[in-house]
Amino acid sequence: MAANLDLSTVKLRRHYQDRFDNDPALITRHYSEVRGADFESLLSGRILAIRALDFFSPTIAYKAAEQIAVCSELSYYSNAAMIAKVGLAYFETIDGELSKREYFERAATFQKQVDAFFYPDSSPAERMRAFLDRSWPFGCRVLRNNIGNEFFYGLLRIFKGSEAITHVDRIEWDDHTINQPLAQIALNTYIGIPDDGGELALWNFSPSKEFYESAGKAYGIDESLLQRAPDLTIAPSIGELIVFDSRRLHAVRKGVGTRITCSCFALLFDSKGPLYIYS
Ligand SMILES: O=C(O)CCC(=O)C(=O)O
Repeated sequence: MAANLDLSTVKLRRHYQDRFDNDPALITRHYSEVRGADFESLLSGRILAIRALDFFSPTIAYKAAEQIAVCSELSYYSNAAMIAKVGLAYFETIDGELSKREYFERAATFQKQVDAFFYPDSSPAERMRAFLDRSWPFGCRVLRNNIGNEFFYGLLRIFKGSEAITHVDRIEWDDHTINQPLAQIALNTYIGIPDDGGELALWNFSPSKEFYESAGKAYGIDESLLQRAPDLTIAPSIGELIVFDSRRLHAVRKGVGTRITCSCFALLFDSKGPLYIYS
């Protein structure tokens, strides 16, 4: 029995090594083989991203994608009208578009709504939380505000031929009441992939607030001012999870067709403490 297991693991590893380049900035593994040391490499800036393959069943993803694409609960960001979503982003509370009170009042309803698309299986949001809890030695908790309300996590985002411009996500830049985290990572599970394009572009560059504001455009920056190509461009496959440092510049390229993700962030406040998940 043990011999069979070993053999299949070796086969899996070969399969993935054949499928993906061994880029030093990237760790690519079957999701069951991702470990705490990989997160340490990411959180300390030694690598740009972790690809966790076969994280989610493509069959469940296809079924959910069909429902999500026609769902009547879609809303749009005021500063990124081409990206539809189900759920709430805490980011939306910074300019008063959504009040913090409303965010916390609606969080549980949206949490259930995201789960419902995947019922009876566990949603990618739930899987991401459990995955962080298992993989990071100090576990994962849901972020809470100062009066104990849980944040929502697992925003569903629908890109129909649209892009996400080059930007960073840093909660402490958006909300000064939050303690400065040591690190912030973004997690995205890919539920729908466009026929062409829709790549995730990553730069090994974490801009200062001054640079970010001076190059500012909508919710990100004018990429032409960077004068630098991305250090890593990933074409995600359906069902995989990509985890990257959200304080470094990143973008989603335009695609042909529909791209659907389930996304969240995790914060680290103490190198020997838990990760805190939220969207
Ligand atoms: O959808 C992706 O691949 C990345 C989305 C993104 O920009 C983010 O999570 O901040």
